[in-house]
Amino acid sequence: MKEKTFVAIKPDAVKRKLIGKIIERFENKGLDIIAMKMVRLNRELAEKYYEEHKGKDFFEDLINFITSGRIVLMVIEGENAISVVRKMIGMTDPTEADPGTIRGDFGTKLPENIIHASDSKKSAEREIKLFFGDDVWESEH
Ligand code: 3AN
Repeated sequence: MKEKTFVAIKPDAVKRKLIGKIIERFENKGLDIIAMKMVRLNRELAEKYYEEHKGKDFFEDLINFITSGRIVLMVIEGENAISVVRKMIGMTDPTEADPGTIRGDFGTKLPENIIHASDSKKSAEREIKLFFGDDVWESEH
């Protein structure tokens, strides 16, 4: 089934000039990047993005990290894109992510884990709408 997923290349990866290497992996896999932009999030939008983590002990560090520099936001489309991209990025903690995955190959330690990708259709829809509005979500159906 053709799906859309949301991917964010985080400030640590942008600072380390890994954008090209990361995008190349998605293109090599035959996935389509159907929307993309580079932004620096303000605190308000960052808190909305990570609202499910509000109250956790790492929330403050996470907000400081994600607002610390520019990030690249993308909508990626392809066959089973949500699970395919999650497999490609690897486990949340880069010290546990398998070699061959993006976090396993480039990540150092939490919360600096290089990249985010939606973990379900529900979160993909929420995150795409939050950052790209309704247009991207609906135009391809
Ligand atoms: P994923 O990004 O793999 O879906 P989430 O949604 O559980 O993982 O976590 C969102 C972000 O919060 C992670 N990408 C990471 O930057 C940060 N994070 C998650 N767990 C921890 C933790 N135990 N300590 C510090 N940061 C964390």
